[in-house]
Amino acid sequence: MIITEPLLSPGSLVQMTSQPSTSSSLNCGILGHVDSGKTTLTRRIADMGSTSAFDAHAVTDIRRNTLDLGFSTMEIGGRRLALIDCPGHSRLIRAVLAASTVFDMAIVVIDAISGIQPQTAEHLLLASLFCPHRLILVLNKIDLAAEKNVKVCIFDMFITRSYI
Ligand SMILES: Nc1nc2c(ncn2[C@@H]2O[C@H](COP(=O)(O)OP(=O)(O)O)[C@@H](O)[C@H]2O)c(=O)[nH]1
Ligand SMILES: [Mg+2]
Repeated sequence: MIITEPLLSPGSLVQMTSQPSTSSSLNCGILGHVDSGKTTLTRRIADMGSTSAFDAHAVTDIRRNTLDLGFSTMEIGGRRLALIDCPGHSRLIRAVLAASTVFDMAIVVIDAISGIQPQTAEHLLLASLFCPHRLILVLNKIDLAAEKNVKVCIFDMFITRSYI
């Protein structure tokens, strides 16, 4: 097969991002740099996990990196959220991009120790394209971070939010 058109032309992006879903079920992407705590957060808030949820197929028990999209669900306010836990590794960005096209909303997890990292920025960009008005930023690992780092992160989050 020869593809002559770019898969995501500016026109198709506008089409995909024009209207959030009005159905009672929403797709929620869980995004952020590797190790920021996406899978931990997803595990905490999910009511039900699929067989691919929560790093079930990680290749090693030593460092349970998320290698693929993980699917689980939660009920809130009479709506069902499909939680799509995304891999935070730079090499897996294609999977995140593919998933992003069906996001109605996103949660971007930021590690308070490291601040905004490369994949945090990439994922924020995707969220700003696909669900700009339904984005939650979560500052994580504040139990480990110095107060100064937390303040810097909060400042960065305000700046980021004003760009989106
Ligand atoms: N202390 C602390 N550890 C956390 C927190 N959130 C996640 N972790 C730990 O950080 C590591 C990476 O978390 P994980 O959810 O796999 O990150 P992911 O790569 O973004 O999915 C794990 O060892 C978690 O137990 C937090 O809020 N505080
Ligand atoms: Mg993970």
